Parts: sequence; structure tokens; C-alpha cells
Amino acid sequence: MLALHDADCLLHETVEFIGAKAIPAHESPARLQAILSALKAPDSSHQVQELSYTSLPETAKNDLFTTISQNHDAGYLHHLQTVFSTWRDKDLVEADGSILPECWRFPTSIKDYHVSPQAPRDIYARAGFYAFDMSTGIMKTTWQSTIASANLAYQGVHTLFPPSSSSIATTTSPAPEEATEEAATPPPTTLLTLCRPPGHHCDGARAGGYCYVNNVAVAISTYRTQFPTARIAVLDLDFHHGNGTQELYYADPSVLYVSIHGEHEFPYYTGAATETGIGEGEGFNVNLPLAPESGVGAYMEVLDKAVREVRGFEPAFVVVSLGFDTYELDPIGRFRIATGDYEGIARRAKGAVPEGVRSLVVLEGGYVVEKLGENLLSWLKGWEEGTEE
Ligand code: SP5
Ligand code: ZN
Repeated sequence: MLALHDADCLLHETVEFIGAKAIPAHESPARLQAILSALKAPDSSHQVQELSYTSLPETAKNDLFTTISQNHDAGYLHHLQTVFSTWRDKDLVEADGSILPECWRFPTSIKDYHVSPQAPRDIYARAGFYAFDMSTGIMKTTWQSTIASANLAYQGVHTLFPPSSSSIATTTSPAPEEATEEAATPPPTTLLTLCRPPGHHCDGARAGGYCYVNNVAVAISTYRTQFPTARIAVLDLDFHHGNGTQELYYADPSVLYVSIHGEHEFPYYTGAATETGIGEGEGFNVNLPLAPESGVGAYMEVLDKAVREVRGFEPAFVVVSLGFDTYELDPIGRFRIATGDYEGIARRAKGAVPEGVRSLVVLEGGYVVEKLGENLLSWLKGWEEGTEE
């Protein structure tokens, strides 16, 4: 299977505050290194295509930023890009430090009274205004990795659905004869984007759960420039509920969000089965919380349900949020899935994709670095062998 990677995704490296301690974040560059070594091993049947956001032409960078801005607030994006240098200039953070929030925007107990929706003037307070946890620090290269990660989702959609206009971003401008050759090659039906940082927890204006820009939303917005009204299904298989993705499409009947996740686990306040969408989006959000310590048997039962939901929706495009924190030894996930189980899970999950429909697999979490490569290879085997509907 084709996987897209950008070396800039390795730069971001932060600390998180967890269980009364500041520790190196579980979401580390070593995760991606482990995945790359597995995919690039001599006996691997997979191909890793290296992309480089930094060497894109300005027009492509602008187009990507416009796409990101469709889902994320301008003040929030400005914050992600500038907060580190602003703090650094005032000597408020070390060159190798990470900025974490100190005070959040909080609800009040007074009915119908809401605290100010404005970003606070205070430079410390803004870190809390634009975040919802203390796992999502901002260091000097966070934005560089974030934009490279988002670009993978953007380019992934362009690879699956090559835009007719040549003005759209490619990494290099091919010579005319190569361009003809490229046009003759049919696009892949599925591909994997090795996104890091991940994306499914951040909403329009808050970083959280190691996420800064919602890569799935980038993929959806990119797809929509070509197919504005087509139905899109998101199948979220990370251990955690993708609160950000849910929120972005909660009122949208053209995007079905289906998630299997640990019940009563991070992000704690979302993910209940009663969250089914709002307004026109009612019925197009399906949460399937599963008890912690569940093994592959219980998982498969709920996966069947998820697959039926996606099929019933008849999507024209399927996006998978793929996390390996469902693995039995994961330090922050609590299911009991074994390496060998991923093959069967992926084979079954592939049944969610209708025949002839293309799919994009976007990397989210998974924190047992030593097993990530094996787990992914097992999953990819099942996904590639699994048949569409
Ligand atoms: C993308 C992704 O997987 N983000 C997950 C972020 C979760 N961060 C907080 C997890 C808290 C887990 N608490 C259990 C501590 C056991 N030592
Ligand atoms: Zn997760």
C-alpha cells in the first residue's frame, strides 16, 4: 500500500502533564520512526512516498492554508503559528521548551450567562483559550510538523482524486512527457497518510489530545472542492473518541461520523451513544462506546455495527481515523487487542467501503513504539486483502 510521509512530521516533540507529572509526551517522533522502519523494511510490500511541505510552491501552500481555514478559526491558527516565538522573544520559554496552558475558558453556574468568547489579552491566558488539555504543548517546530501533517491529508486526497486542473499542488512540476505518463496511471483506490501530529481531537479553535489541526477535516475539505455535495463517511478506530471530528460535522448530514472508542475514557466529556447529531445532522453521528478491557470478540461485534452504519449511508468516499492505542499494552488505551487481531479487524472494517469507492487512512494515536510497526503491518494486510462491500 502507498503511504505518504513528510520528514517535518518528526520535528514536533513536547512534554505532557499526566498523572501529576510532566513527562515526555507519549505522542513522540519515535512512533513515526518505528512505523517508517516497518514500512521500509527490505521485505515490505508497501511504498513510502516522501513529500515536503516546505518545498511546495507558494500557491500550493496558500491553497492548503485556505483549506485548513475552512475548519479552524483564524485567531486559533495565528496562535499556533506565533505563540512560541512571542513567548521566546519575551524570554518566557526556553528554546527547547513547550508551552502548556495555565487557565481555561470555563463554564459558569449562572444560567444563560456565558463567559466572554473573546481571546484574552493576557499572553499566558491565550494558551488556555486555544487548548482543552495539558497534553498538547506548543514548541518551536510544532507548527512546521502540524502543517506538514495536514499537507499529507491534502495530498492524499489529490492522489486518490487527481484534480483535472494542473494548477493544483504537486510536490514537483513534472516534465510534460512524465505528466502524460502520470495521467495514464490510474489512481490508487486506498492510501495511508502518516500524519503526525494526529488530528481527531482538535475542534475549530482548541488544540487537545496531541492534536492541532484536524487532518480528517483537511481531507474532507479537499475532497469537497471537487465533489461539493457527495456523502463522506468517517470511521474512527482510535481508542479515544474523536471529539473534534464529531464536533466539526455534528450538524452536517453529508458527513457520517462513526466511532468505536473506550467508554468513559479521554476526552471524557464526549463520545456517548446519545450524541447523534443536531439539526439536519441528526442521525449522522454514531458513537459506539465499548467498555475498557474489551477484547477482540466484543470489538468485532461493535465493528460489525459500525460497518453496517457506514454501508447504509452509501458514502462516495470513506476516511478512516486509525489509532493503535487499542493495543493491549498501550499505556493510555485500555482495550485488549493483540497484534494478530488487527488483520481481522481491518479485513472486517474494509467491508464498510462500498465497491468502487476510494478510501483514505489517516494515522491518529498508538503509543507502544516497539509494536507500532508490527501492528500497522498486520492491519494493512487485512485492509488490502479485505474486499469492499
Ligand atoms: C490522538 C490520541 O490518541 N490522543 C490521546 C490523548 C490522550 N491524553 C490523555 C490520556 C490520559 C490517560 N490517563 C490514563 C493514565 C494511565 N497511566
Ligand atoms: Zn487515541
